[in-house]
Amino acid sequence: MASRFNPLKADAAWQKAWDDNRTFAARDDSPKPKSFVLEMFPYPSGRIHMGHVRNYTMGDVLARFRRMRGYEVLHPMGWDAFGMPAENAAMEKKVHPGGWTRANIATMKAQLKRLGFALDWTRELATCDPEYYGQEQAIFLDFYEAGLVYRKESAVNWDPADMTVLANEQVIDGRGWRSGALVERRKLSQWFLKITDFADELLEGVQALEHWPEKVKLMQENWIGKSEGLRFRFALSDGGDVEVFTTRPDTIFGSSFVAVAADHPIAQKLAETSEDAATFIALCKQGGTTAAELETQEKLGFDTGLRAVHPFDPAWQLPVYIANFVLMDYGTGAVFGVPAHDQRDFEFATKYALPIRRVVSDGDQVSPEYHSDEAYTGPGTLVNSHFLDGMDVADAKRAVIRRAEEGGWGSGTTVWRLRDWGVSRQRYWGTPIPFIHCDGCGVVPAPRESLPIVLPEDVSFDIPGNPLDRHPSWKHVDCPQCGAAARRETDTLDTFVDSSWYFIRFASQPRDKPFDKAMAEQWLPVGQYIGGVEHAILHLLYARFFTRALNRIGKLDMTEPFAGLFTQGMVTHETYKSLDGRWLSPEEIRKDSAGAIELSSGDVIDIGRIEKMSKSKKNTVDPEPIVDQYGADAVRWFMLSDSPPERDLEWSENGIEGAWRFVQRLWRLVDGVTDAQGEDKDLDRRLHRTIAGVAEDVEALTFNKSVAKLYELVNAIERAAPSASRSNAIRTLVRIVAPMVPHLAEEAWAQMGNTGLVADAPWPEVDPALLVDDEVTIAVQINGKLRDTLVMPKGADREIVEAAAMASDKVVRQLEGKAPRKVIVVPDRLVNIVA
Ligand code: ANZ
Ligand code: ZN
Repeated sequence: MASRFNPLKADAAWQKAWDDNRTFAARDDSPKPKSFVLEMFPYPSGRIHMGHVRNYTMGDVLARFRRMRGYEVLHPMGWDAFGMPAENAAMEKKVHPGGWTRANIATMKAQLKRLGFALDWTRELATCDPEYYGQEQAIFLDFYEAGLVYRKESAVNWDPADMTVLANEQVIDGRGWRSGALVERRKLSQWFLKITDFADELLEGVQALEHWPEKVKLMQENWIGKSEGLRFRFALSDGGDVEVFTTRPDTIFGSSFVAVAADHPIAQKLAETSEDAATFIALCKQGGTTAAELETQEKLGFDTGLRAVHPFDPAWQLPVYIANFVLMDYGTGAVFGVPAHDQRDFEFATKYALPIRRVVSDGDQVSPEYHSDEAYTGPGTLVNSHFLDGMDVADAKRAVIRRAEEGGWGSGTTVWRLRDWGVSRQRYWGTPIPFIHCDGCGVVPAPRESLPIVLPEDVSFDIPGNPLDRHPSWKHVDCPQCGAAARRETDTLDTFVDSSWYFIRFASQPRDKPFDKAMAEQWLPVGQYIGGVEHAILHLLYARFFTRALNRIGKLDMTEPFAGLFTQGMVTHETYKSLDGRWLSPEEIRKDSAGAIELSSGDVIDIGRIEKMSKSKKNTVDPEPIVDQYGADAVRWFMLSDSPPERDLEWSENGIEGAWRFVQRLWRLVDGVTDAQGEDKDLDRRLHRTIAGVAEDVEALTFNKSVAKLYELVNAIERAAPSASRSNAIRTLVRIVAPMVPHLAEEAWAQMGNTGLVADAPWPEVDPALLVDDEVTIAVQINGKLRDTLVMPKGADREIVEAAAMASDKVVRQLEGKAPRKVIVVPDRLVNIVA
């Protein structure tokens, strides 16, 4: 009379037991080796989504597994709680951002608990708590004292109708999202962090991270963007000169024009006397300035009439253009164009009928005539280039740089794509920047005793703009230096600052400082960090910068915060569209053999592509009702089972039902366990191979592989006849599955009469002797052709193997009574009979 596993009862009971026992509270003073497992903390947007469930399940399995392996595990959770959505909610729903955020945190915390995650809730933090952001203000002052913080004029999006600064995401097609007015760029004095001071070490550091995905390392490298090149001056026909920067000095003999940015002094000067130039410059400024926009927009130029002299040939003159694809704040704001070997230059030259000359050959073509519809940017040999002919690109670069330096007209340099980090936001819901503006003293740091500088609660969102700025009293303070009436800074910090050090605060949270150095170093670096690839650049770079900056000022003795990084794939789902083009949610349709049917209309509709779950496509599935229906363990199991963790996982009804059935199969096994006699060597071996294999897979985060191994073990146990081995396998199985389906495992563990919690039980020991097979399959060939196979004891003597092969019915029939000419035996593998 098999019973069913009832997750409704079991989940709650075991979650309470873990809570009551403080099972997952990490002990700072534990003598065990320490392990820090961290998933990127969520933004409290309202409810947990499937992406969270997948992310946190993976981290949870690793955290639980490492506990069983004898580590003191720190697996904390918190909330990235500042940011725009709370202010948007405040404007739309007339709620306070704080109230909205805290209500969301309460909901999402309950949802995480419902999934049974092994989290240390005693260390929970929210970045919107003054206890947190006050310490962040202290770090900001530390950085300021160390010269890592400065102010600079910088452009913001200005909405002239609402009279306010807009965040980038509030600018839609160049217009303010509320007013619809055309957004202008305005210069404001803003706060910056000197991340460029660390460009070199951030680049070198990321290359040394062995347990990071290559693609993320590459994304970081590209973002930092180190290029080695040459700066040099072209003499101009008006007696002046123009300095350019190039990363391809080797292509110098392929140049056919020089181009400067619209903001370049040469362009600006020309605009004073030429109306056409001024008009062209104004046109350039309308376009976007992001790299992506520059790549795609039409390349436009304005001929200045100036001519530049080629550095290797005084008779060779190049036209000088103002061009919209040249940026003022990169390199020198001026370039020479090589159409055959740079795509932007190619498009430009095609439009303005400038020469396109081949100077790098991939081997096939060497003539200067270039016939292709795109530039060739690959490696090759220099051609049509005088003293460079025959060199490869790298040698030619060095040769030109050497000549330029020897001739005194240029020098080899390094430039970085990375810019300093502008952290000012003209918003309410963020960490107030701890500075005071005094008419007499200038910008003065807030006194340490005044921290935390707390956000005022009584703010209004009924009119646009920054509520901190128009609050009647908040900003009015006395100057800490001269005592005169002064004003608080009303900018708040970019929320990426909040997430740049939360992992340190998890490791140590004293009341009187951001963290305790020795305590933090006990836990850090994070051993395994898990999160979405959408954070592969900025968040990780900023957190790495913070760690290095804290190191430089002596507050933390380490350079890299995350030793291991894993970026998981997304959770996807089919999409559905009605006949008139509306997205439909899974609840609005029914599937049958004809396809999908819209419930309200009865129309047969198209099943769309499988895409990342998103509200806009209405293809999300809310985890909560699924957990209520199937229990936490089935949901967890499905999250781990179907695809490799770095790939996308398609949510499906079939998938979750399969997981549910497996959970029940597991339960029937453990529920029916009896003691029996006898040995089953095969099953023993399979069990031990599974223990070892699952351990390896969990450490490598290849959960789908461990799931496959567990299916095989369960199949084998189900097929096996009763024996002591079988009972042992079932009892051991409970511990192997405990990290993945912890509620069922606890229930089974207790029912089998064990004391304590399975969460506290050690991971089963592997008997190495059982990992080696003692039988091998040997191929028997005649003249190289496979005729039979033999199953023999491992390491059997040659003579025994040869005799067995010669006795095989198939061999006897093939040889037709003749003696073989020769028999070759490869131990444990092969017998080849030469007839
Ligand atoms: C000549 C040349 C020939 C170039 C060639 C490329 C290919 P990265 O590698 O990203 O640093 N460049 C320099 N300053 C620029 C600016 N302010 N705005 C737009 N483009 C600029 O890019 C360096 C290359 O980008 C430089 O090398 C320059 O074009 C261009 F076959 O010089 B190159
Ligand atoms: Zn003052």
